[in-house]
Amino acid sequence: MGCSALSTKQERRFPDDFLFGTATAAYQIEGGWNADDKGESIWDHLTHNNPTVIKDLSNGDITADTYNNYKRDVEMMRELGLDAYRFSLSWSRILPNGLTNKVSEAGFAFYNNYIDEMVKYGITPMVTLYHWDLPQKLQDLGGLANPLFPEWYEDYARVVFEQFGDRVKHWITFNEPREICYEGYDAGRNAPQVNATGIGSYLCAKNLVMAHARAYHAYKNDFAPSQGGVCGITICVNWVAPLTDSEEDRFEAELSRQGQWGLYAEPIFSEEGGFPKELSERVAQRSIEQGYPRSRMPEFTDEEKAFVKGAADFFGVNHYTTFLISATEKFSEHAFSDFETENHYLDEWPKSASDWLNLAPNSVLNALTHLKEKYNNPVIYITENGWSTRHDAGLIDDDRIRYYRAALENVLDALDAGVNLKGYMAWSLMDNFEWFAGYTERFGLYEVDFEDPARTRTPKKSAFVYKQIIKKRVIDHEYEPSS
Ligand code: PSG
Repeated sequence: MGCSALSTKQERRFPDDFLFGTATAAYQIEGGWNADDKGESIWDHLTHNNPTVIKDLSNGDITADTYNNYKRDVEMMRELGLDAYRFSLSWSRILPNGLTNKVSEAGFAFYNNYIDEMVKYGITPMVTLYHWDLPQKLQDLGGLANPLFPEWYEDYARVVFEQFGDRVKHWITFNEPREICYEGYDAGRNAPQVNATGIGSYLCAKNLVMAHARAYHAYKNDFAPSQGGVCGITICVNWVAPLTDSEEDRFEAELSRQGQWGLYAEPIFSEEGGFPKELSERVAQRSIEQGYPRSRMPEFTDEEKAFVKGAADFFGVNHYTTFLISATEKFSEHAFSDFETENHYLDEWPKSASDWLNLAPNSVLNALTHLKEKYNNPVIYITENGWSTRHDAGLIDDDRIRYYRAALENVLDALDAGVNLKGYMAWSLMDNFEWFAGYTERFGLYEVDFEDPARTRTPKKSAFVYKQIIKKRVIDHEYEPSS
């Protein structure tokens, strides 16, 4: 071996206690949408009542049918040699009406079996309480816009901690607040498709953050002392950089970061607490200009601020790509949003099957070192990172392999830079229902045959590469799977 920078790089090892895993979400894989006494969720409701919003007119009624195939899923985890597996609970499978007056024994049984099967084989379950599938009954009351939402959420969380906390030691309250609040209550794209421009995302953001903090404190006070686990939140932190080095572009990029994830991260992880400063000022100023009597963005009382601040044992990061932001397309020209600017990509960045997802250099590293500096080096788990291919791309997914190798080199760079990173979950274990894209975009390490009633799962080439990385704890760029 020579002494080139590259060969030194290839010899870097992942720590033995670093958790390698994969991630999924209930609505995207489970199926069994009305099995036993499961209640309707907002994604059941949206896909059934408004099917044309999904690109291929599909839904998650059956999807990968994990409800009936969970043993095969755990077998795949073992094939990959995973340390951990991140999945989410369907709220309405556990509480059909959303509230705790009715619990589903069948729902408990399904998750108990699933968790037991993982634990039996030494796989650490990492559980998300909410990955977008709110019980429809709670949506009928306004969902995350109802001021009682934090109470409902805490009640649900307590049921879940009580039931599964003997075996689950890693809890994630919410997956991707921006997608829940901005896409769901402001832009009206995600379920529940509420269109409350410039109002909905902030109202939802405050309720979501308060709900998170209530569940966190419930866990820390009443469960962690005996169960001994940790509780955090997962926020989508894509890297957002200025298109040019100009002062204006840099400020616009900062505003975009605050709008995309600072809105949710700042109250919990920052020294000051509360919503991000520059964004709050901008929204307040625009609100007055638009004729509102006060800012559209609610504030936290001092008591609420203190309750929320520091309320997380770790920062879960979903990271996919980099967006470049230019101040020449000011958000004010985008009437629908206070912060959503035009995203730019460079032509030379390799493209996935999803229009928003490109392979930008050092994307993971830039995001992680930024969080380290900004939030005083929090414990971080990458809770999602992955690449989409077209539905007909087949099993030879060299572009996915290139993406994972680049991301994992960045993980090693981040560890070298002192980022307090404890684990990495690839999105996704298997192909699944990709929201509006239906089954047209595939993120799996395993292919799922959605035509086949058995929903047969077959490893893609990337599965063998990931398996070898986990086993050897190094990234071998020369490795070519033989099968
Ligand atoms: C994440 C990031 C963007 C769009 C969608 C997501 N973005 O940067 O434009 S959703 C996220 C989610 C999971 C999805 C997966 C792939 O948590 O359920 O299947 O990423 O889209």
